[in-house]
Order: sequence, then structure tokens, then C-alpha cells
Amino acid sequence: MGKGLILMRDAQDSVFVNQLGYPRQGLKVFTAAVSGKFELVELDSGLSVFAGAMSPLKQDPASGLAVAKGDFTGVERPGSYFVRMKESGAVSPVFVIEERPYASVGKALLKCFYFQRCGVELTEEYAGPWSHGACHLGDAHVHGNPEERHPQAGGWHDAGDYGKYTVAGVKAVADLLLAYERFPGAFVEPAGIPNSSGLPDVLEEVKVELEFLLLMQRSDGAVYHKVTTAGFPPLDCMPELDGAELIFSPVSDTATGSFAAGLALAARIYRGLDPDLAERCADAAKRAWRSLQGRPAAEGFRNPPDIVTGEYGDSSREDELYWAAAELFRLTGEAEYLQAAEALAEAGGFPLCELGWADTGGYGTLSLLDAGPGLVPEALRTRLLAAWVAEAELYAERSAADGFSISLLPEEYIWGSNMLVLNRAMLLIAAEELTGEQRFGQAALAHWDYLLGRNVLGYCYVTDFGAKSVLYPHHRPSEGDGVAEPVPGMVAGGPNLHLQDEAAAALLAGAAPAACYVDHKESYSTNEMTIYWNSPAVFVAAYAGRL
Ligand code: G3I
Ligand code: 9MR
Ligand code: ZN
Repeated sequence: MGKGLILMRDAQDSVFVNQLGYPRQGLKVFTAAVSGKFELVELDSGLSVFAGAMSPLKQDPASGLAVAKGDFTGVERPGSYFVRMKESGAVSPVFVIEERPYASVGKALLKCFYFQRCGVELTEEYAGPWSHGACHLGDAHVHGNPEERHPQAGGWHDAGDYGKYTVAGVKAVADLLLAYERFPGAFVEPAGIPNSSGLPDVLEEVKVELEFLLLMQRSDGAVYHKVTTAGFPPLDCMPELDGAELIFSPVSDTATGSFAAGLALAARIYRGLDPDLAERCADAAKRAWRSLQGRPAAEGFRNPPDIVTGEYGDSSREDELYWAAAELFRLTGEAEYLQAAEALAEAGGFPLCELGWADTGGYGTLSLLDAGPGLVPEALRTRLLAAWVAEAELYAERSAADGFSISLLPEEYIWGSNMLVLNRAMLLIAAEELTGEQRFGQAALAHWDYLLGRNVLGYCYVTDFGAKSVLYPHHRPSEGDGVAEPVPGMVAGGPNLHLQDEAAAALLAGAAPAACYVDHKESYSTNEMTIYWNSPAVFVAAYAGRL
């Protein structure tokens, strides 16, 4: 490769853009590790169509670099472009400016859930080269009671492993249903999945997980924390070859509480579309709620000694109860649930605005804020709105100061940091809707730009997309299928400064927090995928895709 091309390639690593491009009428901001003047070059003609000046270089603690920002928002002519820095000649990857640059990634992010399906054959018609046979069809036994066996087939594999974990599945379901509820127009076009109901593909896909979650509820209403094998199969084990015994781990309050919330939310969304499913979800949600009443919190879930798969430990159930009360109130209108939500919010002890798999209070708060006028006491609504807007203000302020315009502090580049990036974008999007303040939506889109390439490593963190894409995700089907390209549309976990796997520890020692990511199949603490990292991405894509 000629010197010039090497320069071009190396230079590409210092100008960071959204590699999927920018909507014609959206904000167009990028980051570079150099300052001075820049120009926007049209690819086909090689002509400079815009010239601008970068902001002054500023030390960026999270990335460890001194960086500057450039803005070419005024350019709206559709086409393919790249940024070139005047003095250094450094160039960005090529990207587009067009009406809907995120349509295909939005569909791929949603179709990823089809690729995660368990208990069904992924046919070549829909899965192409990533097809495989049906997997994990058999019943599972209840931990500690080998004679008690129940069906568990269906749902989505959690991540790069084949476990199915209630709290993780519920977050994914909630994000997808909230995305549909807020942006139904973003889900009109098919995503390329089998659809027998005629419902929008997102609702068809979520039904897969709902039918599975209904199998996770015990006869007394409590919900099993997970169903997995005792250990993780080898990294190259295809799902249909994973024949180890499946086990329902013990029930947990957090699984039961999040189940009650998620199934109540689903009952509300489906009640006019699939009355039978809605009814079953509503009934299951109420039984889960009832199983949590009138007794003190159980110990937070811990893996039994003979099970070493994912734990999803969480010692606090109050946020799940709060979310469940809010969703059951939205579903039924019954005062009992509103009073419970109010009391839990009053008692506090959990974050009111987090949208995680462990900290779920933000879903409860959003549900109450979305309730129609007059349904929620004014004092409570005022308090919740103030909390939500304060959080959005904090993230918007941090984004303005951050070299890559996102809200993560250096210490927040943890396992699944891309979920934090996307959850905050969700919060900012909701804040824009609640206040009408466009700056919140703009801050949300900066988080989206980060995911798709405007980050210190210059990665587009979604497989099969971007000029510099994730090639070696920690994902068993991608590793075992003999296909070079990974399953498409998967969001990688992202930088994790704690180097919590051997590959990360060996390859990332001394790297700045935002650079603690390695595209390596063994790096499960930076390079795995999960359904609840893809689900907030679908939500943000649905918002970004409307522009
Ligand atoms: O938030 C704290 C931070 O305050 C603290 O400074 C830091 C260092 O102690 O830890 C941070 O917590 C991290 C937590 O994720 C954040 O959510 C923990 O270190 C980290 O161990 C924890 O990792 C979880 C991981 O399982 C190991 O338990 C991930 O959240 C979770 O997404 C991941 O989930 C796995 C499933 O178990 C199995 N399937 C794949 C899935 C994704 O890797
Ligand atoms: O593949 C597993 C991944 O899904 C989990 O997130 C991760 C942490 O629990 O563990 C991975 O499994 C590894 C195990 O923890 C250690 N031996 C190697 C396994 C495959 O990488
Ligand atoms: Zn399976």
C-alpha cells in the first residue's frame, strides 16, 4: 500500500464522524485530534464544498486526547463526503448526507432480535448465511428438584451466550415497546423477519419474548430469575449443538417485579392488537405483583453454587416494584397501584431516572409522566418531571463539555458502557418530548453519533455497519457458524476501563477509559452483544430515523 494511503488510513484515525452519515437537516458535528481549519470534500467531484474552523484543542480526560470539534450543519446537499483537515491532511471516513441515513441500521438493530431467537430454526430465507437449526427445545428442571420439569423453549438468547434471563429480557421488551409507542411511524417498513400476525415487525418480534417470559412464572406468581445450562458452552458452540441440561434458577424479587412491570406494559400495548396475548400478560403481571405483597424483600439473587452462568445480581427490589405499580396503574387505572407507586417514590432509596436492567426506576417515572393529564397527582408529577429534566440538563451539560459530545464521565466507561450511552440518549429524547427543548434531542443524537463512529477509537459499534466496524464480537453463533462476517446489527458492549476479561487485560493496559475496547472474540467485557444493548439502540434509531 502506497505511503499516501498509509497516511490516509492513519489520518482517518484522528477525525471522528458518524460513519453512517447525517440527516440533511440535522446537526452535523464531528471531533478531531487536530485543530485549525477543515473542509468538507464531496467524494465524487473531490471538490471542497464547505470550509470551517475547529474549536480550540481541549484535553479530553475520557479519551486521553486533546480534541476539537467542527460543525458543517449548514451543508444539506445529499451526497457522499469526507472531512479533511487543512494543515495535517488528516481525513475522516467517507459518510453520507441524506434524508434518512439510519433506515438500514435501524432495521438491522431490530432484526438482531430475530437472530437471537431460541427454540426455532433460523431459515436461510430470513437468516441468510447465519441460519441454524432449532435449539434448546427441551424442558428445564427446577433447580434443586430434578423431577420438576417445565417447558422453556422460545424467547431470545441473552447475548453472546444462550442463557435467558428475566430482567434482561424485560428491559429489552420495554425498550422496544416504548419505541413503538412513541415512534410507530419508524416501524412501518418490514425488518425482514417472519411475520404471521400482520402486526408491525417490532410487535411480532416482541411476542416471541413475551410468550417465553410467560413460561418463567411459577404457579404462585413468582418468576424464575433465569433458565440456563449450569455453565457456558464453548465459544464456538452453535446453539443447536448445546445439549446440556437446562435449569430454572430460583425465583427472585427483582425478576418477579420487573416481570410484573414488563408484562403490564405489554398488556397495554397489545390490548387493541392481540387481545388474547394482552389478557394473558395482564393476568400474569397482576399475579406477579400479588406474589410480592405482604412480605419483606427476599435476599437479592445470587447464583447457586452449581450454576456459573450470568448472575444479574440486584439487591434492591424497590425500583422494580415502583415500575410495576406504575405500569399496572397505567394498565388498570386502579388506585391501589398509583398509591403504591406514590409511596415507593416517596420512600425513595432508588434512582428515579435510570433505564437499566438493575436500576429500572426510570421506566416507572416515564410511565407516570406519560399518563394522561390529571391521572397522576400534580405534586407527584411535578416532582418526577423535575427529576427527569434535571437528569437531562446534567447529561446535556456534560455532553457540551465532552470532547466527543457525550455524557459519560471517565469512570463511567464500565461493562456495557454503550448501554449507558444509549439509555441516556433515550432519557434525553423523552426530555425533549416533555419540555419541547430541542437541545435535549440534539444531545441525544450526539450519543448516537458516538455509537456510530464519533468516538476515540473510530469504531462504528454495530456489526456490519460503518467504515471501521466490529468484526469479532463475543457471540457464540458468530464464532461457531463458519461464516467470516458476524451476525449483523449487533451493538458491542463498548469500552470498559476495568479490563474484566483476559483479552482486555492483556491488550488494553494503560489505555484511557474511552479507549478500553478491543474487537476480540474473547473480550466479553468489552465486545459482547446483548439484547438490552440493542433495544435502546432501536429506540434511538427510531427517533433519529424520523428526522
Ligand atoms: O457500576 C459499577 C461501577 O460503579 C464500579 O466502579 C465498577 C467497578 O467495580 O463496577 C461497575 O459495575 C459493573 C456492572 O456490570 C455495571 O452494570 C461491574 O463491574 C460488572 O461486573 C458488571 O458486569 C455485568 C456482567 O454481566 C458480569 O456480571 C454486566 O453489567 C452485564 O451486562 C453482564 O451480563 C452478561 C450476562 O451475565 C451473561 N450474558 C452476557 C451478558 C453481557 O456480557
Ligand atoms: O461467554 C460468557 C459471556 O456471555 C459472559 O458475559 C461472561 C461473563 O460472565 O462469561 C463468558 O464466558 C467465559 C467465562 O466467563 C470464562 N471462561 C471463558 C468463557 C467464554 O469466554
Ligand atoms: Zn436456544
